[in-house]
Amino acid sequence: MTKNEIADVLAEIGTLLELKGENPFKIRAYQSGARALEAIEEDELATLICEKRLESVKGIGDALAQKISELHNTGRLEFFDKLKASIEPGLIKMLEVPGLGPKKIRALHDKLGLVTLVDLATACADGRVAALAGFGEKSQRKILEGIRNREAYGRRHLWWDAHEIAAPIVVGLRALPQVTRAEAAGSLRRGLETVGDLDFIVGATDVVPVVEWFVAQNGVKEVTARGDTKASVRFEGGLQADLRLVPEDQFAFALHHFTGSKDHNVQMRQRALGLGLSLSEWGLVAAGSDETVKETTAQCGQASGIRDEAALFAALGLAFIPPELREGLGEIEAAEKGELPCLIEPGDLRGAFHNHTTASDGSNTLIEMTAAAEALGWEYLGIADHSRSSVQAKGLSEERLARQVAEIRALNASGRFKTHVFAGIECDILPDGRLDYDDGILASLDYVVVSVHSAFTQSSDDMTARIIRAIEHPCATMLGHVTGRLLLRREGYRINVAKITDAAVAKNLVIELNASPWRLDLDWRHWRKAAERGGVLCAINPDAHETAGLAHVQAGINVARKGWLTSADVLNTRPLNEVQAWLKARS
Ligand code: DGT
Ligand code: CA
Ligand code: CA
Ligand code: ZN
Repeated sequence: MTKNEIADVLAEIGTLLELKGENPFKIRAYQSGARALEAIEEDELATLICEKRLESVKGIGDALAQKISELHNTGRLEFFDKLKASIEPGLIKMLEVPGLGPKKIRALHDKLGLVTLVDLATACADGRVAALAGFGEKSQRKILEGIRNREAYGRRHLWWDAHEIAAPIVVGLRALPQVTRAEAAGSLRRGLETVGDLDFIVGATDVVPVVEWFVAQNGVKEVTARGDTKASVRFEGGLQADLRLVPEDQFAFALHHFTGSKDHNVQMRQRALGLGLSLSEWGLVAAGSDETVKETTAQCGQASGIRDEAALFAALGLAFIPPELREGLGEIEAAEKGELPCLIEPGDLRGAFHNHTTASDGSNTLIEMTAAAEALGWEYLGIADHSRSSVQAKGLSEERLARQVAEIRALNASGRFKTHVFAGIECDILPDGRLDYDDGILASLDYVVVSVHSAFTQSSDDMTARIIRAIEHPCATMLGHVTGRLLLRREGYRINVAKITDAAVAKNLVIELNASPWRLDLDWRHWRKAAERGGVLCAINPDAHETAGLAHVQAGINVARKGWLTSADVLNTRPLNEVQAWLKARS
């Protein structure tokens, strides 16, 4: 296990002990152990364990050192497994309800005898939760809403999680000797922020061995269907996947059909009909012919010589439409007129601005983050840790910020890394729209990301005015995660996005596309509108809290592409010297 994974386990142990009502000192030991671990570097941990010197680290006692070593060496911890098994699973699930922490869950369990989410929902509906000390009407309403959202959201999965399951399967399928081509289609291929199920399309010379391989994949919990040309499975975690096998000459049609979306498909079929053709998942034939039989259509598909999607679009007089644009929102008209945008590509990014380190709530150090950015080939990395009001995220005091800036300047001067580091901050927008430090301090930084992290329940007018006040601050450079949504967990705060983007354009302020897979904020539907209005400058930021998080920019690229953005719309596609000049001109 890596040090970050171990820290997560320790933090979870702390939460579970709290849920059990254990001694506060014991709980605190795990919490501070997790924090102590985050502050040391990966290699250092291995050395400390090897030399049995872990106990010498402040915040790590003998018992903890033994557990960390066990996790590090074996990837497991008997104590953790037993602890989890000793708690009602329903109480652990309650931790996922927004607003419910271990202490409150204990109270619900001890005073009302609740053990499942269903119990909890019923108790809320009866008003028993509101009557409990420390809860009240408002929190009861919030809990009930959280449970309902959880049910509605439970059927979908984050794009990133679905992608991590799908990607190795596509690689494995392509390596099978019977497989000519394989692709993950559906909403995953369209880069949608959440995915209902996976749809694999495979061109194959033989079916049985491919199906056998598919249903035997790691993580498959259940095989829900198995036929001649199809199989469906369900993975641990609930994600379903359909595998469809087609003859090679039908591949382009099946891939296009199962990529969707449904609206795009309907419009494509209408367009085909207008040209006297009938388009289906099997082929493209003359309309009105009775050849609806699969085999016959397949032959027509073959006769048409259409082997890939580009040829399919061309046969309908269209330029190739990238999957991300296939939402039935004007892409076919644009393809007809040759007016599709030249979309931004993953390789266009040269760095990113909004990232955290152990100085606030990140789990990797400045050095580790910079090394990771360098390994990605980035020309620059922006560090924007939390500001002082974000106490729960260990926001930086003025002194700690000054120290970090000095550290960054020294690192750049040392020439240790090829990647240049920018010294920024993710500065809280206070409830009244003021920023979290004095102007003098903000002006000493390379840039300032301004974000809302508190008072989420303000009215739309108040929240919009608050954000615009921050946008108009002379030191603000970028607006972070504009709506604050957490996909499948929390709706964004109420704001007037059009007013905010107009204010940003007027001030030449960058709007962040937060690429964290559970944020993807702003949403692509808003980027599309912003792109149409023109003038908005975007930055695709991973908001990474650990080295692995930098890779999340890929999810941000999906959103940018779905929003019809080109690389000219995105600041972090520019080379270092241009970004430096741009920041300087703004300050
Ligand atoms: P998801 O799985 O809910 O995230 O979304 P999709 O888009 O992956 O939808 P899914 O898995 O139900 O079906 C995959 C594609 O198959 C879909 O995007 C378009 C096509 N498709 C499915 N049902 C229909 C339909 O009734 N009519 C048409 N024209 N296409 C369909
Ligand atoms: Ca799907
Ligand atoms: Ca499906
Ligand atoms: Zn933030």
